Amino acid sequence: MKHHVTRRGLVGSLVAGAGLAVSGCDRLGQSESFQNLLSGAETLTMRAQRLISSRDALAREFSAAEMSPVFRMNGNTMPADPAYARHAANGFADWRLKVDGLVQRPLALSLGAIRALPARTQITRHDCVEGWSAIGKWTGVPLKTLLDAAGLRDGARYVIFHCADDFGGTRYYESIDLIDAFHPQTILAWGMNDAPLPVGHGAPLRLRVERQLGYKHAKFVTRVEVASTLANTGAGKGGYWEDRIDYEWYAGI
Ligand SMILES: Nc1nc2c(c(=O)[nH]1)N[C@H]1C(S)=C(S)[C@@H](COP(=O)(O)O)O[C@H]1N2
Ligand SMILES: [Mo]
Repeated sequence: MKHHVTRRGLVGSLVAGAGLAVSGCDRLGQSESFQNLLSGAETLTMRAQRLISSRDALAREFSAAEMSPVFRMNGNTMPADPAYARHAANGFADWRLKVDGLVQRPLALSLGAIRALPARTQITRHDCVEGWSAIGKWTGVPLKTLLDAAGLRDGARYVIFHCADDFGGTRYYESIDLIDAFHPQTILAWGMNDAPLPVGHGAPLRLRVERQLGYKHAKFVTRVEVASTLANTGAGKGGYWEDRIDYEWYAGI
């Protein structure tokens, strides 16, 4: 259907661009030059569509047999914040995830409430920019579910993930655009390899944004902020490492 609509749109503009009057569709459909125009448009559309839709494509998913026996922990493995340690010690029972910023209904959700929402499980490969990869199984709530529940407000363009950990007092954070935010494989994971998400891997919630490199997958997420700009967070480049050492903000793989 999408293909059909796009083709009609493109044919329409090509016809208009060529200065042809689209009066009798039947007559046009029979003309040989129109058929040529149509097949040319079709090829063009396929190419254009591939370009446009590549951001929506799914990351490869693997079988259970392909899961890595060891999945390395990287970056911070235990936030220094004493409040985090208290939450971890009591199983995150009083912990809340905030969803706020440019939303109609700010949310504060317990881990129990988040785990009660419909979950998605996916076995994917994590690629770290430092040169290692691992295949793991992730279970969590699609970010789309939370964003739909909160309702985006006008001007919403980015989703910023605020984390509980820091490097030398500077908090870790990351951000993505709305294409990735609503991607079906973008989840806030609370489970890993059929067990609760371990602290070292970002408990109680960590982002999985499967079309991008490892550093985008914010661990220890405490707040999901919807924003119109990245300029007002950290040094304004959209993430801890982007601010520090010029890692790409869009780290597509
Ligand atoms: N909050 C937070 N998120 C983070 C990091 C971090 O140090 N702090 N490190 C990033 C990097 S570079 C990678 S490769 C992955 C590592 O995730 P893992 O520990 O589950 O392997 O988390 C990413 N997310
Ligand atoms: Mo990484």
